[in-house]
Amino acid sequence: SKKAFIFDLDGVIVDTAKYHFLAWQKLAQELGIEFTPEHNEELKGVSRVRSLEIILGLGNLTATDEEKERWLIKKNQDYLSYIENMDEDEILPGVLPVLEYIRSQGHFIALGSASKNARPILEKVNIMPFFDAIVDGNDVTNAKPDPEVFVRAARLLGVTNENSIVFEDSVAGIQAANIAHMTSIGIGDPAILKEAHYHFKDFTFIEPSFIESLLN
Ligand code: B16
Ligand code: MG
Repeated sequence: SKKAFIFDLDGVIVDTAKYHFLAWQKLAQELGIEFTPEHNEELKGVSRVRSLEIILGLGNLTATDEEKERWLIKKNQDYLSYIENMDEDEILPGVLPVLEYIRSQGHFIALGSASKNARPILEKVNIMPFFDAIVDGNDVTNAKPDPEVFVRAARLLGVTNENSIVFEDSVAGIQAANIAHMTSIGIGDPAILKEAHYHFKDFTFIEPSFIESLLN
């Protein structure tokens, strides 16, 4: 039967974390909060609102809902200016061959991302046509490790969770896939992806034979 291969966006298809970092750092600076690349690690896979709360926590700062709303808008405007010139050169190594192989075998490809900017990013890097379904931060109410984003993607394609395979770089995303009884494939640092069923440093290590081994 047809499988659903569900891809996370940031850290899997593209490295937008570096742009999120620049935009959050700008805001943190204006608020007098020290925000380092190490802090940024904790924001990977985390929603925009939750990210702001974590940053405010770093500075022991409290804020009104109006202030938070204003800062979220500002952060996103800065982020959008940083990603404006993204193009296909920013697709991470090995991703395109894997997408092409999955498609050549007749399986479904979906996006399962926390980002509300996922669609414009897929357009910019010119890979929209690969996706049979897209579920992003605009579509879900529960953030990873809740499996909502992946389960919705599988449902849209009419595929069971057991026939779904998730590529993720965040701990919360791996947990979400596991909770839903999907096959989880961690991409990135092995130390943080211990819970994944399979693990690869990046997509250049994923051979067609590995994808094939998932198809039975
Ligand atoms: P936005 P993913 C996540 O993307 C990022 O890893 C995370 O850092 C970001 O806060 C979140 O998207 C929301 O992004 O502000 O664009 O809505 O890894 O789930 O693809
Ligand atoms: Mg990610």
